[in-house]
Amino acid sequence: TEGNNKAARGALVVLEGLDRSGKSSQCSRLVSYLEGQGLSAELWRFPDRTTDVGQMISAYLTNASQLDDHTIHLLFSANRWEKRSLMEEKLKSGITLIVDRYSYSGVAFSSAKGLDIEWCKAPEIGLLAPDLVAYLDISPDKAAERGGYGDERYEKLEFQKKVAEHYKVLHDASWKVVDAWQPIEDVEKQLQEIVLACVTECQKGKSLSS
Ligand code: T5A
Ligand code: NA
Repeated sequence: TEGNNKAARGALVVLEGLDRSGKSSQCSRLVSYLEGQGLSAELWRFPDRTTDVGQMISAYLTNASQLDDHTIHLLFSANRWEKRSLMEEKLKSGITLIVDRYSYSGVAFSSAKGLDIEWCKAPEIGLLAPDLVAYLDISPDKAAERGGYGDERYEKLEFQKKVAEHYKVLHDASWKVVDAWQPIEDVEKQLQEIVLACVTECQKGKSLSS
């Protein structure tokens, strides 16, 4: 919103995709790459399981607790809200945040369970808007082949297929879609280009929005 912000700010970069699409691998590679370019960057992830809210989410995902679908949806959102001001501070101080999942995961996974999509979006309003959403595109069948799913609640092929459909509904023209079935280094290379362009744009003074 501030037009003549002098200090270069960092970029808010979000990676989205199905479980096993390769987000975590690529997020850490991106942070190393940006640091290698002399840029400040940090790796973030949602859910952030380290907070009190995050521990409730983690218990739910590992089936150690049961929660109503609406309740867990709001906890995922609350977990982003509790980090909002720190994220803004970091971005304003020039640090690029590479974020492993964000609001789109929140909406895609909960609406895939049958919750109303507009209801799912509502608690996300006012969170920081990403400068870039990179979607790691992989078919649910291929993702399932990768090392197999673990025991977490959503790691089931039938459910991942529904999530893929709901990501398609959320997808808009601003998203960068990367074929995540390529070798890891090829995905990495494509992401490096896209992300570096975004970071450069933000350094030129593109303002941060909600
Ligand atoms: N959720 C999350 C919600 O419901 N609401 C929300 O608001 C949010 C934020 C969290 C779960 O919670 C849901 C979504 C999730 O179900 P998580 O902790 O983010 O889960 O875990 P996942 O996303 O499931 O993490 P995964 O580890 O399964 O997937 P990643 O991070 O996409 O994949 P990654 O990098 O760990 O790679 C998986 C495997 O594939 C290999 C890797 O070496 C690894 O073995 N791999 C490749 N192999 C071949 N070629 C490539 N290009 C490869 N890239 C990676
Ligand atoms: Na992950």
